[in-house]
This record gives sequence, structure tokens and C-alpha cells, in this order.
Amino acid sequence: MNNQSSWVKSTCAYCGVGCGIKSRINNQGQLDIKGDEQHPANKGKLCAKALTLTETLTNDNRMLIPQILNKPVSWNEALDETVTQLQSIINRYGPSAVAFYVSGQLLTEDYYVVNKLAKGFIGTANIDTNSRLCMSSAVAGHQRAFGEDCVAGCYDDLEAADVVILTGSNLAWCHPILFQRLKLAQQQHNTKIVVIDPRHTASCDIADLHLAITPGSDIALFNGLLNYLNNNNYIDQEYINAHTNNIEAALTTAATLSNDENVSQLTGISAEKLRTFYQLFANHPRTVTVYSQGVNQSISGTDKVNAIINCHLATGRIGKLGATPFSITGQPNAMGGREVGGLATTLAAHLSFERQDHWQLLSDFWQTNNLATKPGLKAVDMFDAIANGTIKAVWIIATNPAASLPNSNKINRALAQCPCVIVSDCVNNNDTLRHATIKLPAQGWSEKSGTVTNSERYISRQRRLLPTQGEAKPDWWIITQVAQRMGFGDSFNYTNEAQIFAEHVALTATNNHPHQTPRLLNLSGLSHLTAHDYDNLLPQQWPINDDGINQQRLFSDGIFPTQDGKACFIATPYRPPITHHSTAYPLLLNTGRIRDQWHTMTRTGLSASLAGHIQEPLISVHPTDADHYKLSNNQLVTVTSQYSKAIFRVRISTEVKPRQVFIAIHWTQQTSSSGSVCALIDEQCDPISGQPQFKATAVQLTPLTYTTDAILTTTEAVTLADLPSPTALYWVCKKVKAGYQYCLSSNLTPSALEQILMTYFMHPAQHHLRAITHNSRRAIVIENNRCISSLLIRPYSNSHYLTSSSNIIGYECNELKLHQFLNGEDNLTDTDIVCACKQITKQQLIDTITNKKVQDVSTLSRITTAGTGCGGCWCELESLLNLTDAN
Ligand SMILES: Nc1nc2c(c(=O)[nH]1)N[C@H]1C(S)=C(S)[C@@H](COP(=O)(O)OP(=O)(O)OC[C@H]3O[C@@H](n4cnc5c(=O)[nH]c(N)nc54)[C@H](O)[C@@H]3O)O[C@H]1N2
Ligand SMILES: Nc1nc2c(c(=O)[nH]1)N[C@H]1C(S)=C(S)[C@@H](COP(=O)(O)OP(=O)(O)OC[C@H]3O[C@@H](n4cnc5c(=O)[nH]c(N)nc54)[C@H](O)[C@@H]3O)O[C@H]1N2
Ligand code: SF4
Ligand SMILES: [Mo]
Repeated sequence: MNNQSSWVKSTCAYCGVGCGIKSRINNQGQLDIKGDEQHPANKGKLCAKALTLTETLTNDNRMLIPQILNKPVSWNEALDETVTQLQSIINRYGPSAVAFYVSGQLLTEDYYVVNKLAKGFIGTANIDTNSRLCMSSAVAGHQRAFGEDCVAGCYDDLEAADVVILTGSNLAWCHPILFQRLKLAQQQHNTKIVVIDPRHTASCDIADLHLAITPGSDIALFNGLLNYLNNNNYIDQEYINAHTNNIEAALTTAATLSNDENVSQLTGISAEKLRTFYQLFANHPRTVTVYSQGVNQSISGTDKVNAIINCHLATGRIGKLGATPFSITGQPNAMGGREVGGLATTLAAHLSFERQDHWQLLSDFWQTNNLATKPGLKAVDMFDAIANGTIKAVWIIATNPAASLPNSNKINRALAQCPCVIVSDCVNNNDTLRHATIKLPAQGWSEKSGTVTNSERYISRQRRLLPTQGEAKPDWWIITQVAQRMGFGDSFNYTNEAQIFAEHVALTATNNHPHQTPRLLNLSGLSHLTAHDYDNLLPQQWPINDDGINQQRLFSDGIFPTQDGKACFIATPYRPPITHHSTAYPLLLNTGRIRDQWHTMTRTGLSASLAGHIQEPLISVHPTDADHYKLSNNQLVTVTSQYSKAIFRVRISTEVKPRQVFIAIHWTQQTSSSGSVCALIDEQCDPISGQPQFKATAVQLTPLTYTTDAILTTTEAVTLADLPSPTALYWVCKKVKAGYQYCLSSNLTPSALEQILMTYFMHPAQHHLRAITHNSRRAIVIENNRCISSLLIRPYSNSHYLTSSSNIIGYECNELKLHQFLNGEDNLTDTDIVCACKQITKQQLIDTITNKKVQDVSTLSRITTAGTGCGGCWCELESLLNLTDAN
């Protein structure tokens, strides 16, 4: 009998590209997932993270019931306790003593009600979001230039452009489907691609020009460009006169860096390369400049954004086919959050704290006397206020600040001493949840239902695909239940998410008239949506006018949502990054993302298919620095900043320039001993946006020596943090198919380490097999003829990086495989996966290239099947071919 359900359309759980998926429950009761051919963002394609979403839908580490001080309670008790605590703090200390810290991973409906509750009814603007860490410089830059936080362009522009500049964006790994669209466009129309990034990233593989600028020098580069355009008559004077203000100030500031040499000095880019870049820009009206965290996460992030926009305004390249500055957003609903006023500095529906008429409009619309009329504290300041006790209660929803805010040791201390820490999450343990006094289980992707907005303003539905696990509830439900119990029932008596969306739509259309500085965020065309229409809503790109017509590009008519309808140039003086560079901390630490993990790994960390690409928190070090510090590949190194220390495994690579190092952001105290890289990160923020400078922290390296390596593989997760303290200098955990694998490095002798690990993790009542061979110690535990754990211990050898296949764990005992493992005949070679979809390792690819004398990617792909899934590893296949060729 066929039990398959029919395909339901929804939106991917992860990044801001906002790809459409189709999903159905298959005969095994699991979700089949494929791309939605009709979704405008991806037209059927998906990346490996989306294709492995099913693996993340497990009960492993799932939060299933509400808890107070880690004791299970009913929803009634949890909600009543939440309200009692919040209310007593508000009564004693006022509404500002209560804060909310929310997330671009909420749905628009969740985000709308939490803002309405905080700003509208409790009367505190102390509600900020992780978008502060992500998009706030772009938001501030847009507001300054355009009068409103609007992204002018659309994805089609990337395909229509003649030149695409990726600055501070590793599109290949962070927005893979957009990258694939761009790559295809390049093959079809020979688009010129420029990558501006201090690091050589996977995105450079399609670049015609890579400008490896000195970190933080973007403003010098773009001011230099503005100056070049002006001096060489490339500016569009007619457009400037008709549609902009203040170019003189921008030009004067840019001219202070007038000669190429100065720009060259500041950016580290040769005058010749600079001219190539400037000419590419100057000569191609169809230019798109994509920017992301290399731009935003900086102490001059807002100015960097405006320096880019200045060049587009000066050439009239905005709102036109293939011509736009383009802020690419990170999280699935960072854009939706901006629409409902998720930041402490904005109000709902693009209304402004700066305008009294907007307060009135919002107070009337919400029918409240309690609206907060001053901006609240931005994320970093908010956690300072928690640390100093001004804020006494914080409700954290869908974000993991203990791992993702700068100087995270301080954040952890602040949360540890905060009297009331309410956390709504889908997982039961993460770094933040350790501090929760009240834990509220939220529905996750596949269970929740609502809308998200992607980077090009498309609003798409996320639909319920599976039944909810345990007692988890929608975030909007949890928030509105609390609001009702606080006495705001009349304003929060929604029974479904469609009603909330309808209210949000109505607010965007209220008093939004073309003749009165309109807000471009206007969804009036969706005003008459019934619940049924909402259920069936197709992707909609805002603004949506009364006739339901979507607008693909903004500002095409040269009219901007400012008082006089003109855009504004901003003078953007160059400032170097503030770091505590010194002989004590001589290197610059850059941080960012890897291809197959998402943020703090609470979801992608559950997928074994995604665990193989980069298996550990690595630090990329340039060969000259490796020489200087006497570091070898795969060795451990202690990284110290003025804030803390952490340990990483060395990857010697020319991807980074000398004196620069790079570490990925994903590992936390749940997945590694030394915790998150954010413990090291500088607290400096952009003075306008408040966005932290995550990409430039001064650090020092100290090689770490140890004697013994161990790999423990178990079917059930174990807690290594409880081991007696000298056992492991370092450990890291990753998901494998049938369980978890822990790699430990220790200064104990192999036999001493074996004894401890056997005592802790290998129950004496269980059946053991042990062997000592080739210097190594090995053990297996068997239960009911199933192998439930294995242990391998060996002396450290710097020529060898210890990774191991785990194909015996969780399976019925196979004599041959057990024998091979115990005798050291299993394959212990490097198991790094290049193709996540087909699980093809680097070694398999190298062997195929060498043995079959493969010359091109298509052949390599055909023989090995690598690259035939999502295609996201295509660039890596190319570099492997080049590398193996060269050897
Ligand atoms: N696989 C994966 N994809 C993701 C995410 C994820 O966790 N994993 N997260 C999503 C989110 S929330 C976000 S915000 C986006 C982020 O997407 P991106 O911004 O593309 O990603 P990052 O790796 O943070 O940083 C981009 C690049 O900025 C460079 N950079 C550092 N300093 C400078 C500088 O001074 N100038 C310039 N021009 N560049 C610099 C870094 O070397 C890095 O390669 O990714 C989204 N997509
Ligand atoms: N050093 C350094 N630090 C950085 C960055 C960097 O580049 N470098 N980038 C910054 C950026 S751009 C970002 S966006 C942040 C991301 O940082 P975080 O937002 O802290 O990271 P996530 O792991 O995405 O945390 C999301 C949490 O919400 C939970 N969750 C998922 N879905 C739901 C839901 O529907 N409801 C609820 N209630 N919970 C849910 C997840 O289980 C997880 O615990 O990191 C920032 N920190
Ligand atoms: S590109 Fe982003 S939205 Fe699209 S499938 Fe991949 S993670 Fe999901
Ligand atoms: Mo982000």
C-alpha cells in the first residue's frame, strides 16, 4: 500500500536565499525533500544543507517539555511562572528591566507579536535581535542613503549584470544557490566577477579578479573608486542632480585619499590591480555590488555600506536591470524581522522612533498607551546591562548568544548571574540553555507555520510538514499566551498565524499614502487575504500594491522614501579597524562560516552527512607564520586574545595572508572542549549600527604539544566535560551515522588514557573485546550482538591526523569488520568529505584523478558521482584537479 503523502511546498530552514522546497512524507514516515521548480529564488535547485534537512529532524537533544530550573512542568505552570517573574520585575524596577533577545530565525508572525508585546504593551524597547550581529550596518546604511531600510535589487540582477562584485561575501559557501545562479550566468554571458576579501575563499574560484584587501580597508577602496569615477567623468551628473543630495561632502572625503598610491597603501592592492577594478566598474553600467559580513561586521560597517552605495548613486546604478548595490541577508527571516521592527532601534512596519506621527500611528493601530518611544539597548549593550544588573530578566528566543556574541565568557557570566533567563528553543541543550531558569519548547522547522522574507523581498510560506514532537508550541503561541496572562488579552487573542500576518499587512498599509513620504514596505495588495488564501499563498515580492502587483526593483523611478524624495550621499572617512594589535597579540583573527555547518550547529550538527566536510574547529595559518611559530599541519595550537584562550587544530594554508588567521564560528562548548571562537572576539562595535567587529581581533598563537590521541565512537551521546581534568587537553565531537564520535588529545600515556575512558564509557557489565597492536590500543563494546562503542588510542604523530571511519558502530556485529578494527587493519586515512550529497572523500577523488588520469571536472564527477547532488562542491573538485595536476 502506498502511504506517501502528496508534496507540500515550504521554504528552506537555513539561509536568506530563501529557496522553495517541496516535501512529502514517504513510506518510511520520513520527509522526502526536493527543490520547488516554481520558486523564483531557486527554480528547483537546493544545496546540501537543505537536502539533508531530514537528518536533522530527530529527537536527539530535542526539547520536548517546558522546564523550570530543569524540572519538567506543564505549560500552564511554565507560562504562569514566566508571567509572575516578568511582572514582579516590572513592578519593582520598571519595564526597562525586562529585555527580549530574539532572532532572524523566527517567522514574521512570531517576530511581530514579540515586538508588539515588548514595545507596544510592556513598554520596553529593550528588544534586540541577532540581526544586530548580522544586518544592522546594512539597515543603518540603507536608512541613511534611502530614508528606509530597503534592498533595491533582486536575484535576476545578478544574472543580468555584466560585472558582479562580491565584497565581504563568501557566496559560494554561504548563499550556495545564488552562487550557482551567478556561476551559470557567468558561463552564459561572460559576466566579470570581482571578489573583495582578505581571504582566498571558494567564491574566488569563479573570480576574474580577487582583491585580497587589508582587513577593514573597504572604505579606502570604495572612496578611491568614487574619486576615480569623479575624476574620469564617469559619474551621472543628470541622475545626481535630479535624485540625490550631498555628493559634495562624499566627494571631498573621498578626495582625501586621492592618489592611487594612498589607496594602494591602505588596501594592500597594487595600483595596477586597483585600476583594473575601477575600470571594470566604470565601464559597465550593469554592475551589482553584493555585500555581506565582511562589510557589515566592522567598526566602520555602516560607512562601508554607504561607501558602496555612494558609488552606485554616483553612477545612477540602482533600481535598474542588472545594476544595484545588494545586501545579501544571512538568516532565513532576517528580512522579515526588519519588516516588523525587530531591532531595538526600529518600530514595526518601517515606522521610525524619530517621528512622533509614527508613534501616534502605531499607538492608535495597536490601541495602546504604553508604546516605547525611544530606542532600546543594542545587543552588546543589552548584555552589558544584564551583566551590571540593570536588566533583571531576559527572554531569549531562537538564538544562542552565549556562543555567538563577542567576548562570550562575559556573556556567559552575565547570564549566569541574571535572576530570570527564559529561553525558547527547539533543543534541550546549547550554551545559552545552560543558564535558563525557564525553558520553553518551541516548534522547529517542519512543524512551524508562517512566513519568511528572503534577500530579494520575497515573502514565502513555511508550512507545517510533520506532526510536532512532544509538547513543543509555535513561538507566536508561547508569546501571546504570556501576553494574555499579563493582562493584554484583547490585543493578543489570535488563534492562528494567519490572523497575525493579516494584522502585519494592515499595519504596513495604514496611513501609507503616496503623497506623504510613503513607506515602501506596503503589503496592501494582501489586505483581503482569507485564512485559506494565506494557506495557499504563493511567494510575493514586496511592495505589493492594491491590485496585488509585486514590484521587482525599488527606486527605478529615482524617487526615494525621504522627505524630498532624493537619496543621500554620505561622507565616509576611512578609519582603520580598532584592534589591540601589539607584540603580545600580533596576528589578526578573521571569523566566518564553512560550507556545511549552520551557526552553532544545533541543527546541522545532527546530520552525519554534513559532518565530514570540515570535521573540527580549524585555524587557517599561513605557511610563513606556521614556520615562525613552529607549527605543523594538524597540530593543536592555543589561540589567545586579550579576552580568553581557545584551542584549535592547525590547517596550514595560503588561503589566508601572512599575519592573518581564520577560524570558523560553528563549534561551541557542546561540541568541543575549548568552546566557541567568540570567547576570543573583540567587543568593539560600529558606533552607528552597534554591529560587532567579528572579523578583526588581535591574537597570539602558542603551539600545544601532547602525547596521545583517542577516538571514541558511541551510539549514545556522552558528556566529556565530566572527565577528570587532565584527561583531555582538547576534544571535539561530531555526528556519525549511528551515533557520535569524539576525538581527544591528551598528555596521558595511552594506557592511562585507556583506563579512564574504559571506566567512564565502557560499562563493565557489557561484553568487551580489546587488542593492543601497532602501538595502538583498541576496544569494542558489544550489546545484544550490536557494537555500541569503540575506542582507539594511539601516540600522537604529527604526520597523521586522526580521523576514523565508524562503520562498525550501531550495526550488528560483523566478524570481519570487528577483526579488522581490532587488528588495526581498518582504513584510518583522511576521511574529509568533499561531496556531502554523495559522501565522496577527498582521498577517493585524489586517487581517481591520479589513477584514471582525469583532466576535467565533468569526467571526475561522472566517474565518482561527486558533484552530482547539489553541485555545491564543484569548485572544490576544480581546485583538487588543479592541485593534483600541479603535483
Ligand atoms: N553554510 C552556511 N551558510 C550560511 C550561514 C552559516 O552559518 N553556514 N549563515 C548565514 C548567515 S546568518 C549569514 S549572516 C551569512 C554570512 O555570509 P558571508 O558574509 O558571506 O559569510 P562570512 O563567512 O561570515 O564572511 C564573509 C567573508 O568576509 C570576509 N572578510 C573578513 N574581513 C573582511 C574585510 O575587512 N573586508 C572584506 N571585504 N571582507 C572581509 C571573510 O574573509 C569572509 O570570507 O551566511 C548565511 N549562510
Ligand atoms: N565570531 C563570529 N561570531 C558571529 C558571527 C561571525 O561571523 N563571527 N556571525 C554572527 C551572525 S551574522 C549571526 S546571524 C549569529 C548567529 O548566531 P545564533 O543566532 O546565536 O546561532 P544559531 O545557532 O542559529 O542559534 C539559533 C538557536 O535557535 C534555535 N532555533 C531554531 N529554530 C527555532 C525556532 O523556530 N524557534 C525557537 N524558539 N528556536 C529555534 C536553535 O536550536 C539555536 O539554538 O552569529 C553571530 N556571531
Ligand atoms: S541556498 Fe540557502 S535557502 Fe537555498 S537551499 Fe541552501 S541553505 Fe537553503
Ligand atoms: Mo547572520
